[in-house]
Parts: sequence; C-alpha cells; structure tokens
Amino acid sequence: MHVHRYERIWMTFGIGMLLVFLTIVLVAAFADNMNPPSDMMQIDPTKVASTPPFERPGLRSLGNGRYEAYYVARIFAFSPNILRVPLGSTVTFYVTSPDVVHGFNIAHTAVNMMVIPGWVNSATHTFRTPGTYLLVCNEYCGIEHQTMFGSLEVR
Ligand SMILES: [Cu+2]
Repeated sequence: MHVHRYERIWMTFGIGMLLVFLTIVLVAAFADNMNPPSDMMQIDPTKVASTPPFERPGLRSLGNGRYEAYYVARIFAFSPNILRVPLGSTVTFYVTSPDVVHGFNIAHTAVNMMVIPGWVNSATHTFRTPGTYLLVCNEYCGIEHQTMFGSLEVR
C-alpha cells in the first residue's frame, strides 16, 4: 500500500502528539500525584437521611476558628438553606446528594464542587470578607433547578 509522503508526515505528527499528551497525563497522575479534587468518601445514597453526620446537616465547630459544614443537596434545595459563619473562620464543606447530580458553588469563592449521589465531596474556604454569600446549584438537576439556592451569612 502506498501512503503519500505528506500523509505519512501528518500521521507521524498526530501519533506523536497523542504520545506526548499521554505522557503528560501519566506524569501528572503518578509522578506529580495529581488527582481529581475529591475526598472520594462513599456513602449509601438511599441512607443519607440516617447516616451521621448528614442526618443533622449544619455547622460543627472544631475550635480555633475552624469549622466543618455538612450539607445535603437534594431536588431542589440545600440543607441547611442558610448557614451563619463567623467572620474569619475556615470552613470545610462536606456535601452529598441522595438523588441526582447537583452542583455546590459559593459565589465569589473557590468552592465549586460537583455533588454526586453515593459520594461525599469537600472543599475548604476561609471567609475574610463579611456579607451574604450566594450558594447555587450549578449542575442542571431537574425542572426546578433554578430555584435551588441558599446563602451563607458571614458576620
Ligand atoms: Cu441541584
């Protein structure tokens, strides 16, 4: 079979690029230990309402200005809907879903997670600016997705 010279050059270039990209991904994954931003904690999505600490969503103090906030994202609301956070505190958010995939995005912060049934995702943020922060679901989750929001009051 005859392959045109330009075709051969182009195929060599294409295969070469694939090998370069594959090498970058493998080096990032294994040598640099880069992983998806998730704690990879599992939970039975049918038992979220009875699984501690998600059976009582809300803020827990760890002392020293550090907090943990447990959230349940369900169609079409967040529990808790309003969270009061002391100014200057560092909060680690743990979120799970009992039904479908949701988003968990606190506006004007880097907290932006996908909430997948069966998994607990987490992110940490230090609130240095007082105000009311909007919490939104940014993954389309159903007919009333646009009504799925909450707020954080930082005082
Ligand atoms: Cu949602």
